[in-house]
Amino acid sequence: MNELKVFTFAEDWGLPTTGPFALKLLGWLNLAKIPYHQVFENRSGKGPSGKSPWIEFEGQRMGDSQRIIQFLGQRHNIDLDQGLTAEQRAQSVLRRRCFEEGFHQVLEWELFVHPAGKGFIQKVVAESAPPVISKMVSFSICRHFEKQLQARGLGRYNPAEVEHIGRADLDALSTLLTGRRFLVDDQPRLVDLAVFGQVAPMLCWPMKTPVAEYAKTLPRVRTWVENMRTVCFSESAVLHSSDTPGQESAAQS
Ligand SMILES: N[C@@H](CCC(=O)N[C@@H](CS)C(=O)NCC(=O)O)C(=O)O
Repeated sequence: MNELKVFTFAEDWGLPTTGPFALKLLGWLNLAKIPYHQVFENRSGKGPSGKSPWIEFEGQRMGDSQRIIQFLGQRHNIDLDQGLTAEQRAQSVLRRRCFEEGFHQVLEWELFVHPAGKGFIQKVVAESAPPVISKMVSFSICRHFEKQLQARGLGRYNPAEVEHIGRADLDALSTLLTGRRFLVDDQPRLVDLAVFGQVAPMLCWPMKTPVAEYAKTLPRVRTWVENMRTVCFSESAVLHSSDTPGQESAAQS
């Protein structure tokens, strides 16, 4: 009853989950040394806010990585940003929101609109859905995200413009990492986790999509991702168990 369950998309690409916001949350739990039980669930629609990740704790279900981190942080009296100056905190908020709101759309565009990303979604769906409906399921997942991207704005740009936008964010990240191990301090803070969640999947996935391919050419971004993986996700950093119910289909609401 008191066990903290964390529902995330399944692991892949050498990462404990493919979900950007779930990566941030898992990294935070590992750094905060809070034990949890990771449950793979690829259907985000099952969560309380229709998005992944979410938690179950003491009979309560809660969605949204930021809300969950705030809730658990208060409960355990943990603030990973403790000691940062007001300016560092302000910089952190803006950088986090740039990547979670802006760059996240680029990631979704490469995964659900670019042919190479769509191919991956089709493969994941085919592994779990019955063959007769598999094509239809992956089509409707990609269509759902395409419509969302239209509504949010990025879907209205052409592919070259999307690539330009994604590269610009990565160039800014690479510049900010000049001469630094982490983004605002000499240890990972919440902003590192949030940005890592959005960038690491692209650095790690094998699909040849333009912005992901570009990310892989940036040495400072690669080194920072590796540092984050070592500090937040190496075996000694993880206090959790996992199981795999409900891997029936790829990400969908
Ligand atoms: N603000 C939320 C965002 C979560 C989110 O956008 N999750 C994506 C997966 S990375 C999702 O579940 N999308 C499904 C949908 O939009 O239908 C958080 O911080 O957890």
